[in-house]
Amino acid sequence: MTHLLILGGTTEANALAKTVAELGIPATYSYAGRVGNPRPQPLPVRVGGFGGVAGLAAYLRDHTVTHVIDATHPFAAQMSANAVAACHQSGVPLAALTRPAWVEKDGDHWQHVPDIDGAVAALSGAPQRVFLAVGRMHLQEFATQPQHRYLLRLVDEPGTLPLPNCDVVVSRGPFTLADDQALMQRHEIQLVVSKNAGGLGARAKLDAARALGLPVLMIDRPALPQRVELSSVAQVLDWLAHSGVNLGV
Ligand code: 3Y8
Ligand code: NAP
Repeated sequence: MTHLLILGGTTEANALAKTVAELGIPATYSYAGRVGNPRPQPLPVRVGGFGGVAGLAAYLRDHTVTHVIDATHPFAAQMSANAVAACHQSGVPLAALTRPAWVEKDGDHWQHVPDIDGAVAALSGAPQRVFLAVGRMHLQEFATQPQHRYLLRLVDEPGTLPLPNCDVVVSRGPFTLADDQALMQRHEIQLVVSKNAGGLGARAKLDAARALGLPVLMIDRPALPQRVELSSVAQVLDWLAHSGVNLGV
C-alpha cells in the first residue's frame, strides 16, 4: 500500500500535493509549524518537527511511508539532510522536488554572498534603506548592522524585533512585480537582500530591483547532500511510477 510523505512548505510542494490528491494517491503533507496559519492542503497534514533523523525514521516506520518527496525550500538544509539520512537508514526511496537557482540577467546588479553571515558582513557600510526580504528566523544576525533603515517582509505579525530602524510589511507570497516595485519605491529602497530561493513565488523583488536599477545582495544556497533531484511534478509522477506506485491513470 503506497503512502507518500511530502515534506512541504513551498509553491512546488503545493502543486505536487494538488496533483497527488487528484490522483487519489495516499499521502501526508508535512509542515514544520513555522507560521501561524499555513496554507490548507488537499491532503492530510501533519505539523511540527519529527525529532531529528531518529524521529523521522521512526515516523517512516510507524506510518509505513513507502516514498518521501522532499519539496522543502532550498534553505531548509537541516530538513533535507535529515531526510537523506533517515531514508537511507530506513530503505525508503527519497526524491527531492527542487527548483533551479535564480541566475543574473542583463540589467541585474547582484553581489553574491555565501550565506547569511556573508550578507551581514556586506552591510557594514554607510546607512542605506535596505529591503531585507529574508524572513524572520535570521533577523538577529543583522542586529550587528543597526545603521540601516530596514524594510522587513514577514509572514506573521512579529513580536519584538532586533533591529531599531525598521518598517514591517506582513505578507506571505507568492508576490507580484507590480506590488514589489510599488513597495520598494514607497520605501525608497536602495538595496535588496535576498536568498537564492529560486522558483516563481519570490522572484518579483528581483524583477522589481532590475526595473528600478537597484543592487541585490544575493545569498547563495547552502550545500545539500547527494540525492535524487527532480524539477517538476511530472518528473515526480514518473519517478513514483518507476518505483512501483500505481498512478491509476
Ligand atoms: C511555513 C507555508 C505558496 C507557498 C508560498 C516559495 C514561495 C512564498 C518566497 C520575500 C521572501 C522567505 C519565507 C518565502 C517564500 C513562498 C511559499 C515562500 C520567503 C510559507 C509557509 C511557511 C513558510 C516559512 C517561512 C520561513 C521564512 C520563509 C518567508 C505556507 C508561507 C523569507 C524565504 O516567520 C517565520 O518563521 C518564517 C519562516 C521559513 C524564512 C525565514 O528565515 O524566516 N518561509 N513560508 C512552512 C512550514 O511550517 O513548514 O503557509 O504556505 C511558504 C512560502 N514561502 O505557494 O503559497 O515556494 O518559496 N518564505 C526566502 O525565500 O527568503 C519570502 O518576502 O520576498
Ligand atoms: P530547517 O532549518 O531545514 O529545519 C529545521 C528543523 O525544522 C528540521 O530539522 C525539522 O525538525 C523541522 N522541519 C523543517 N521542515 C519541516 C517540514 N516540512 N516538516 C516537518 N518538520 C520540518 O527548515 P526551515 O528552513 O526552518 O524551513 C521550515 C519550513 O519552512 C519548511 O517546510 C520549508 O520548506 C519552509 N520554508 C523555508 C524557507 C527558508 O527560507 N528556510 C522558505 C520557504 C519555506 P526535526 O529535526 O525535529 O524533524
